Amino acid sequence: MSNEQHSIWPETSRSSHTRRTTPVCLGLILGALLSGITFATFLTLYLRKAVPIIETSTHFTNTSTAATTTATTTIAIFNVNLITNGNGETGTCSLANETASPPGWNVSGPISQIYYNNTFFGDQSSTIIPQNERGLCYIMGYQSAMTSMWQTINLTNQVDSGLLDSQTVKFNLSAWLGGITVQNDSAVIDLTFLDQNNQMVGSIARIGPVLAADRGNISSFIPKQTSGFVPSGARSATVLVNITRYTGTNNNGDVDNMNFYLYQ
Ligand SMILES: [Ca+2]
Ligand SMILES: [Ca+2]
Repeated sequence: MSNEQHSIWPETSRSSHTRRTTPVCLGLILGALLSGITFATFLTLYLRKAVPIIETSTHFTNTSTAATTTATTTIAIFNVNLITNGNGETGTCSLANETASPPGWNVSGPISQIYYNNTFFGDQSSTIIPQNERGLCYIMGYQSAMTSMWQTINLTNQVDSGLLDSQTVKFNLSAWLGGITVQNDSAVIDLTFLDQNNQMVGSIARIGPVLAADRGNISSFIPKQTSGFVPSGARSATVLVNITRYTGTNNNGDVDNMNFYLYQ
């Protein structure tokens, strides 16, 4: 018995069935392909939408972490001298009758940093400051009735504004102040705190002057310092040095080793 005899389809019917089956199969295949394309398109669209959501979520997470870190980090750099070139050792110094404007300072007048052994302006090489503390140079008024220099220091680089406002942060201002022989030519240093609008807050902290009698009428320096609490609202501080002439042509008020620092 042949397979043909057991076929449930007559020959003609099988041919007809085959002809009908082919479009059906093609339809199924096309349907599957269309379904696949549709699914792939949907998946692509989904992923395109999903990725930004993930990135956004990550972004928010990072932002949240950064904000938390900022809020919990307290900047407090204490016991560091905040004055630039407070010792007159930056840049060149005068060894004779010429000016050498101190780098790092705004100046008014011919204020100058000079060598300790500059005999033209009065030899300070016998001062009581040990050489390993005084360096090679100091700052003097030079040759006018009053000369000045100043610099403003941003305190928020050192201490958070919240901590500055807590009135628990202290400051210390110190310097070596001096002059020559019996002359009262002398320096005064004023420290002024400023708020975010550059308006003065608190009161001026001052050191000096050191007069001839304070030095025993010899050419020398005397250490001076003052301290107190940083006033609420302070965001910066200005250090102003005024040097005044009382005798002769030269303004022989002298200053060295200026130091301004914060602490608790
Ligand atoms: Ca010095
Ligand atoms: Ca003088």
